[in-house]
Amino acid sequence: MAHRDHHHDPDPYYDRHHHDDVPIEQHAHNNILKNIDSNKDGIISESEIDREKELLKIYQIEQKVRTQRRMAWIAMFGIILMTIFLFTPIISIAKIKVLAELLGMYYLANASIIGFYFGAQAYMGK
Ligand SMILES: [Ca+2]
Repeated sequence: MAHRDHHHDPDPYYDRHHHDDVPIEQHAHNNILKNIDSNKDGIISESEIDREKELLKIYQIEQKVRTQRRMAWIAMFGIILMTIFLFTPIISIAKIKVLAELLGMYYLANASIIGFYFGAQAYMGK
C-alpha cells in the first residue's frame, strides 16, 4: 500500500490510478481476483489487468457472434416451418390470401435477420 495523505477524504479515483499493483491477499477467497493474477504472485499488476480486459473483449465478441448465429438459425427455421405450415391443410387458401401481406413481412423480416448475420460475419472477417 502506498502512503496516503490522511488529511484527504478517501478518494477512489486516487486509489484506482495511483496504485499500480493491487495486493489480493485480503481477498484470497475471491476466485475472480485469483484468476486475474495470472502469475500467482498475489498481486494484480497493471499488465494483468490489461490482459484481463483483452480476454474480456474477446469473450464478449464470441458471445455476440454466438447470439447472432442463433438468431440466424431461428430465422431460417422460422421460414422453413412457416412454408411447411402453409402447405398443410390446417390453413385455407382464403386465409393465406387475407394474411398475404403479413406473411410477406414475416418472410422479409426473417430473411433480413439472416442477411444481417452474413453481413456482420463479412464485416467482422475483414
Ligand atoms: Ca500477478
